[in-house]
Amino acid sequence: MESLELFDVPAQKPRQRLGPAAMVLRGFALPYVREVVPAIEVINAISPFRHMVTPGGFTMSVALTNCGALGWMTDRRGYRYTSIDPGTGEPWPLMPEVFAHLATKAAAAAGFDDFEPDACLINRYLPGSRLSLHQDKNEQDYDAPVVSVSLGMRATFLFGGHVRTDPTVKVPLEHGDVVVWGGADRLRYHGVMPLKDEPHALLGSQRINFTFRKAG
Ligand code: MD3
Ligand code: FE
Repeated sequence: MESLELFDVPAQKPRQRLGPAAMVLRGFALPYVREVVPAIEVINAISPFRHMVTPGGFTMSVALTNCGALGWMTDRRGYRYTSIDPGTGEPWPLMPEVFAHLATKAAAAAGFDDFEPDACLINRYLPGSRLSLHQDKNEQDYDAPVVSVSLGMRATFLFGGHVRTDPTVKVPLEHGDVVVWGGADRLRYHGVMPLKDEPHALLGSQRINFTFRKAG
């Protein structure tokens, strides 16, 4: 007899391909949330979320911090990775083992074996925060994938092409969703639409996004 599918029917397809080497893994991070959320609080106590200034002089609406050997930053002098948090003068907090484990497992599930990130950028969005279309090209190694983990409020992610004016596809990202991109999709333009205030049961009126990278 055929399954009646009374249980365990995912709300959305568990895997969704965005490009030849880009994939959404719906809910992949959910088993890690109980360990990851307290770890963010520890990181925030050492290297607090802050609004950085772009080379063009704009203050980002997204607040950020980092963990791992290298952290991404921006100021009037440019975008770059540093081993020292410019706010504290101390190294960025260590990457918790559960973070690295999650990133490696997600990369493997998308076909990228042995991903060992040395950088984890943590973005915090509040209602109205947005990220304009950009490419991630401050990393040394474009062969390694980027793994992104979304927690808290839903966001609409914009997935574009290799030219800023290429059309974009809108991808809703929810609490627990993971996106992995590498290879031919690694340098695509992408961004996040302004967040709507739809408070999340666990995290309230915020969205936290981690991006794991091999930066050095
Ligand atoms: C697509 N963050 O921090 S992660 C970023 O939700 C960033 O906070 C977004 O873009 C966020 O740089 C989106 C998604 C992401 C990261 C790297 C990519 C998408 C990408 C590299 C290539 C193509
Ligand atoms: Fe990006």
